Amino acid sequence: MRYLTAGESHGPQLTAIIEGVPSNLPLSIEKINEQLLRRMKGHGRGRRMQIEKDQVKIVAGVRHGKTTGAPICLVVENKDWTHWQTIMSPEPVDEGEDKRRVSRPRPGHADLNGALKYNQRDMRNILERSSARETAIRVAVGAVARQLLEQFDITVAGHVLRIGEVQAKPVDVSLEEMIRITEESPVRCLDADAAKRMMDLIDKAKADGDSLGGVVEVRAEGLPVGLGSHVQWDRKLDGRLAQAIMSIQAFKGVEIGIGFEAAARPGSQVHDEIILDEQGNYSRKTNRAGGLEGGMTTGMPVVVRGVMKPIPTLYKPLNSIDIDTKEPFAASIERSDSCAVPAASVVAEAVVCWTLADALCEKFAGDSLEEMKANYDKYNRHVEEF
Ligand code: EPS
Repeated sequence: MRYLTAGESHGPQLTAIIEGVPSNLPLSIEKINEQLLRRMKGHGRGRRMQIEKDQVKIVAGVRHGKTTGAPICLVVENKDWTHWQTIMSPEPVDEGEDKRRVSRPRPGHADLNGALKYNQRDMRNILERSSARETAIRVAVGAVARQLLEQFDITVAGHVLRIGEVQAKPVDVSLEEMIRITEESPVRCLDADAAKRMMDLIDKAKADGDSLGGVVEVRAEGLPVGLGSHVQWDRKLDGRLAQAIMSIQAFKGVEIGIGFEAAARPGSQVHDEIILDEQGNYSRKTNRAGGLEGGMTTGMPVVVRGVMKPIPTLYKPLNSIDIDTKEPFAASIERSDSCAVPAASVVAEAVVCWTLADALCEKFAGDSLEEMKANYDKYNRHVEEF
């Protein structure tokens, strides 16, 4: 499977074209919209989220509730577009018109590098596309992938582990429980006490004109053994998951299983002993590897964490250089989120759903869902008998 997105933050819409989804997959628009709504929520979001009402339109590849095998085209409109029609017009506009030209690069954004690279004296041409608004359509794409995973009883859920200096206590819960608790939490955190402190910290950052980052974790259960491969660098599933997480705007790090902690432990406390479970199937005593060994799934839950830096759009100014005057100035903005970590955990789920669904399609390749399921059943019998 593959997909591309297009669209600017204040343009008319975000668009995705997905190719390679098997035919006959039941696809519910409501389920996509549920995911879009989850992404819009979260303590620390700014005023833009009061303008948007993200809803998907499926304009190709789905008929009477099922995929046809043709490319799927998804659209999410930007309601804010009504205020930006001239500023973002694809047609030339008159000299006198307000183009909201950006000549002052914001530290931490794509503005300056992109302007130099693409030879843009108006950095709006960079920031409109680098904006995390694009994650709305990626969540829609992830929601399609999630519906394919559901056909194979694979569940993906995420939660927030840290915001700024507040670290949640580890809580051992089932995925169902995780989903129930995080849906009720304004910061998508399992630890209620930490959640309260996270919200206080966000309120303080907002009052100070500052922003906060954090750590999110995504878990996936129900995966068959052997998705991904050890044989080539670009087929290793851990590498592909890392790329997917790192491609989310503002993400600066990724871990799988115990991750960076492995550096501090001896090997005997890192690797997972191989056992037979009650049904006589191969399993692991522990899951420190986060469900991945040799670039392949082990059948244990996949556990991936990502670090999001604080959003660089600050009310509190940072120093920069105006590209017209070459004079220093203090960068400041009018509107931003103070913390988007809870929303980012939904985006992280979406990109993990995509990567796992892509690996599932490779392993059980079939043009229709029925063909894929037949391949899956055959492989499962092989694994059971091995
Ligand atoms: C973003 C800046 C803000 C956020 C936006 C991401 O938008 P604006 O500049 O219009 O105030 O609200 O996020 C979204 C619109 C969204 O849907 O998540 C940025 O610069 O990345």
